[in-house]
Amino acid sequence: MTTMDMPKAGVPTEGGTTHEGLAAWVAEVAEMTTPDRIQWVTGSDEEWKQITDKLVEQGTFTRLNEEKKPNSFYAASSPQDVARVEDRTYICSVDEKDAGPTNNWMDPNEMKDLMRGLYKGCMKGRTMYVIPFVMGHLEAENPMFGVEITDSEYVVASMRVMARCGTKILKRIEELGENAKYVPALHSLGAPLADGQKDVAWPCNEEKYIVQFPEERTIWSFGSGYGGNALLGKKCYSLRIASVMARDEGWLAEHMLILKLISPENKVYYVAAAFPSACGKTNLAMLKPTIPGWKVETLGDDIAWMRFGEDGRLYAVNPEFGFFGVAPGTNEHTNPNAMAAINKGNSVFTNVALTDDGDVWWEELENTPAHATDWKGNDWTPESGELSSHPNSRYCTPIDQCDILADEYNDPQGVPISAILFGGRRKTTVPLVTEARDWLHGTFMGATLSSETTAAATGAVGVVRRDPMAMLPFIGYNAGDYFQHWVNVGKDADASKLPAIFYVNWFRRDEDGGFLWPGFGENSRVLKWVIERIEGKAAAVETPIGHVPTPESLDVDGLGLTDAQLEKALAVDVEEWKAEIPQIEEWFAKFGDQLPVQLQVELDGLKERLGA
Ligand code: GTP
Ligand code: SPV
Ligand code: MN
Repeated sequence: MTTMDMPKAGVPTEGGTTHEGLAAWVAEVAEMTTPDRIQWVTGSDEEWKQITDKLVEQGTFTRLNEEKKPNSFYAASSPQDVARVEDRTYICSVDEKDAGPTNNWMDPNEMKDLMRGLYKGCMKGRTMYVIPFVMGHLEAENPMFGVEITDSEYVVASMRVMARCGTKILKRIEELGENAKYVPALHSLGAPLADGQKDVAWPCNEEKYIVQFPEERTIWSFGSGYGGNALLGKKCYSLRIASVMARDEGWLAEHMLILKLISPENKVYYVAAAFPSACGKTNLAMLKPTIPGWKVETLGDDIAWMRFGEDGRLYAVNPEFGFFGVAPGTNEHTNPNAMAAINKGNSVFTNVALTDDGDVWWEELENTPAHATDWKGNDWTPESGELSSHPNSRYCTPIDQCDILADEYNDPQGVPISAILFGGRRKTTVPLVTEARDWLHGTFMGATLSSETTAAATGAVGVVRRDPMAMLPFIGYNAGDYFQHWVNVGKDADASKLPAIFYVNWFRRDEDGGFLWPGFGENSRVLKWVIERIEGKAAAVETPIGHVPTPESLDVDGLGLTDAQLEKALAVDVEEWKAEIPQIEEWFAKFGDQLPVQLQVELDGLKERLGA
């Protein structure tokens, strides 16, 4: 595959494929976007060097100090390209109704016409890379292939960390021939270069489109180089497109971490948890328990694909190959396992601060430097009074550098899930942990999940919104149908084998604005209660919203919380919950007859129990 051949369009090409369908698509895109050259991504070490050298030469990457962060790079984006752009993200289903009330929609043909206009000549002066990848395992029964075309070296470098990419994947696609199913995913920065025009460090376009065509299972992205907008295997494929596949095929594609919990008696449990963006998945996934005898291993920190096994249990796999984690707040105390993984190097850091000795720094990391260059390229000192790093700055690190990665990560079968946690950021109302009565009640909890918005998407921060199953920006179809799918999954299963469902909130505050719960490693205490509930060992109070721990049932040994603090963290305030009801009613009203009747029944039950 190292031949230099000249396809019809006459574009110099490195690599190629014997797969006719794929070759035709690549030629068609090249004709539209007119790149200077084409390069097929192999995944080799030489290629990594070539790409990162080029990024350094272009000024996109700064190579970090080899002793501090070997083989690692710093990048600062354009200030207008720092997060997912939900208002520019579309689900272009044939029928508008199938996009539902929570997604932007445009007629697919109209969108394609519009975007073909944008794509025309958009890769001039650049290399078009073709990245064969697989989300999940190449050895899976039905490997979930994708091919991303991009004109961004930053995307190539990041994709190589985040997904299994390259020649090995392409070979398998070729072996399967025209039977191979893959998601074609087209990405362009939308920043063509005129002859002799000098490139900028972070090319992008003010106009951005992140578009999914669910029926065709294709992705078109334009104008952004940022993570979730540009690494198309991640949110676009593994959640938006995969959720549609999952609906059709009876499985679940979810915005969830996966962790392995080992009790002092050496019993093993697997837990999945859905929290909205920047609400604690990565931290929980790698948590270091503070309670004696308990151990956590990691399987995934952002995405879980869950299918029923032959034994009737729900098995989860992490389709990703790396971590794309929020940097600020990550440190030796909050996430020592992430720090250890990062410090091994082979990572890309975006929109953090660059220290004078060629290392990276961000807010709340230890060893505050006396001087650094902030993410906007300005001098920064602790006295500056400005953030050194963008709140959505990220590290991109290979998952196998995580010391506590569970061996089962490599098992295409996945792991049987015992508990699913939903959670969000709520200053008030939502207790530390609540157990659902059953799958349906848990589905109601997920469907009404609310959280304060974060910097992971552009727009206002701190506004409470409904974020069903932490999937609001990622459901590739009508959210009402998505709820029905969750209901159906429960209906068709053996209830005794389904994961138990819980709702957690690490972010409740006291009157002074401080967190009522210390969080991070201390969240192991909540995980312990969850497991003891499953084992039928821990006590709970029945409240209108579900089962909440009795203060005695939660292990707070050595935590130093006062009884009053604990009581506040666990409190179910009926008046606060009554105030939620009109918001939930307004939320459900959006779905009209697409709302599963079972969820309306759950809401009616909640109202009755609250006396609302
Ligand atoms: P995405 O990658 O955007 O999907 O985010 P995520 O859900 O993986 O969030 P992450 O674990 O990166 O946490 C985001 C922010 O929440 C960080 O700044 C953390 O420091 C903070 N955080 C995580 N867990 C806790 C916790 O238990 N308590 C408190 N107070 N903050 C937390
Ligand atoms: C999120 O926003 O949920 C992320 C980061 O995990 S991104 O890949 O940009 O979606
Ligand atoms: Mn995420």
